[in-house]
Amino acid sequence: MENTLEVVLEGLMRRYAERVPDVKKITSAMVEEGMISSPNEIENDHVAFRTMGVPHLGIASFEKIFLALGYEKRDYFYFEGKKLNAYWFSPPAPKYPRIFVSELRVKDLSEEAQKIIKSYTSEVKQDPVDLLDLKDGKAIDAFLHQPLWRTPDWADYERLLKESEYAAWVIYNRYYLNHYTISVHNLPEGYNSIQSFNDFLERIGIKLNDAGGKIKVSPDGGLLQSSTVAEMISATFADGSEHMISGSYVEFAERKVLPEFQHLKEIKREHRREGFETGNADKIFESTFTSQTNR
Ligand code: OOG
Ligand code: NI
Repeated sequence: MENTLEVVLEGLMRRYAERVPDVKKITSAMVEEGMISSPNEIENDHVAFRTMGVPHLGIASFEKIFLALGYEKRDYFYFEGKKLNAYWFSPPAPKYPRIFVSELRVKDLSEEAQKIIKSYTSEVKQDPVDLLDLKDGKAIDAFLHQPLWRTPDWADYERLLKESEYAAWVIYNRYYLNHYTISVHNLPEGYNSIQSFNDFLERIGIKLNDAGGKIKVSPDGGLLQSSTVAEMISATFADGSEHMISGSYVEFAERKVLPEFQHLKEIKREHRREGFETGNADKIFESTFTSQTNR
């Protein structure tokens, strides 16, 4: 099971790093600064996926993959304004990333937007995950990077973008990894807080998402997050036109030690603030929105 998971994570990270040049830029700079001696020392706090909440797809379908790989379903989150549901999943061992999966509440959109989305997603007649051998890491990797529906037309993408930037992102990008997340709290002094890490990022020319401020803080003060603005990718649409659209981004997280463990000498993952936070997530979603990418 863990070998399968490693194959899947490796495939996701490889393609993600190819799509998002900021990944290499940041990890190389971390090595140059002496924060780490090699990129594989980076602790991946979590990875995130987006889905369409329609029959045969959505969280109910997607989660089967990671439940089979030993993940456990945790808290539910609701984003009213963005019309999204989400859950996070805890990994089978602390060395693996948590997973954050969201889905568009398609039924909450206008009739017109629903019609556009369904014209694509109705090509999926059966839950595609049910056809997968969930012990086969290579098969899962191929599935996550294969189109589930036809390539969209630019007009449909643009129409969706007006109503839901999330919908437009998923109709083109599908299950491509939306982001991975660098844990900063175990880095050396001077880089181990979100504030100091953001300073480093801006020094090397990284543009940060400033929706609601560059640092998103949970009400309990234990979870601090920031993220880059999504990288633009050149996308070819079904009508033959080419446009620059939002791809994926990188996130950063600082999880503070919980008050009851502050006296401990050796701090492990379980001693830090767990989970996610609706208010933080709501703004992090905007890393792919034109309000950030056009800034
Ligand atoms: C996910 C945004 C939320 C977090 O860590 O709270 C998030 C997305 O953009 O799909 O990543
Ligand atoms: Ni995240």
